[in-house]
Amino acid sequence: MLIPSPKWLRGDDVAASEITPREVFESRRRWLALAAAGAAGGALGPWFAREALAQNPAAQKLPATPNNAYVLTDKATPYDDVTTYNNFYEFGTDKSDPARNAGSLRPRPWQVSVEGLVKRPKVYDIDELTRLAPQEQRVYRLRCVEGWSMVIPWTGYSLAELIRRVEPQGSAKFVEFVTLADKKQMPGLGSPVLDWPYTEGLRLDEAMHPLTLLTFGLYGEVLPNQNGAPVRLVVPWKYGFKSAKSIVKIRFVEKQPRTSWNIAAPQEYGFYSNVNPDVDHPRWSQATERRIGESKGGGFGALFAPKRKTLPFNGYAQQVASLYQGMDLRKQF
Ligand SMILES: Nc1nc2c(c(=O)[nH]1)N[C@H]1C(S)=C(S)[C@@H](COP(=O)(O)O)O[C@H]1N2
Ligand SMILES: [Mo]
Repeated sequence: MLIPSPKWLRGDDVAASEITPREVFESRRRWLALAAAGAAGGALGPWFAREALAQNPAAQKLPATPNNAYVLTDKATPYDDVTTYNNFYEFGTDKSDPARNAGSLRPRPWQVSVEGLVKRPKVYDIDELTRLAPQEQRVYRLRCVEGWSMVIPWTGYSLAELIRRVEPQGSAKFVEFVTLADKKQMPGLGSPVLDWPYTEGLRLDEAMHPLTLLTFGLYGEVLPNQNGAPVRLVVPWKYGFKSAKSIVKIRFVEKQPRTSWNIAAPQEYGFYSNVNPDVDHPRWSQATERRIGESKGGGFGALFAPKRKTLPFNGYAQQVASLYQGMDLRKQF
């Protein structure tokens, strides 16, 4: 994002999959069936599990119950695209680098320190954190500030579940997320493209919003390393870069924390970073996006995918717009 390069929008390293109206219809039908199975108390539906297993037989399953409150009619982005077209600068700046290089990340053993202005600070072992609350399957859009988007069946639970357990003090106004920075595991740290470790932040009410997902898996399996194993955030109404990967520390603070992208380019990346089609990035428009995997008939992924209108708050305005009442989101971008 820092370096102006049209390559990000070209997405020429994406394997495109051709989508026919029939496939779209079939996929919707499968998803509705899955949602129905969830309502009947079934565990992980067969469609996600089958697709992930076919492409990654070594994957470890992460059982979850579909949450019907978070169903989309959009077709889910193919597993192959979700796991090979990534932003994870600790493993390189090309979209294909994380899938190639993240094999050196060791997601176990792993601990997450929850600290700062809370009554019950605690260092959680990743397995305890995984079991802290029931794992849910939720389908969310993820939209990158670079102009591409995906639709992904994530597995996790609301971050609020964890926040309630550690009991923030009255003085806690923001939450800072610090991610792993280990040169032995992450070859990209040798490059000064960002101020390591990668950090992000949310206002406490944003962090408490039920949509904010502490995420342990996708497509019914534990997170692949390149997608932020073993635990990441997904904040679906904000640009993808707010969704910090491979988190090691969650800190409750009084003042708005510094964030890696804001430090790198403050005029381009603000603290809030809500998806906003009306506020252009200084170097490109944010009015439209291309859905990865939607290009027809060729290996040029994002380039030939049809443009879609970007929705305010990435389509989640009804749920989250009230958080920003009275704020000028052109200034607080
Ligand atoms: N630690 C860390 N987290 C990160 C990033 C990163 O470079 N490092 N990139 C962000 C960006 S810009 C995006 S768009 C999403 C991409 O998530 P995905 O690769 O799982 O689609 O991760 C976000 N989280
Ligand atoms: Mo991004």
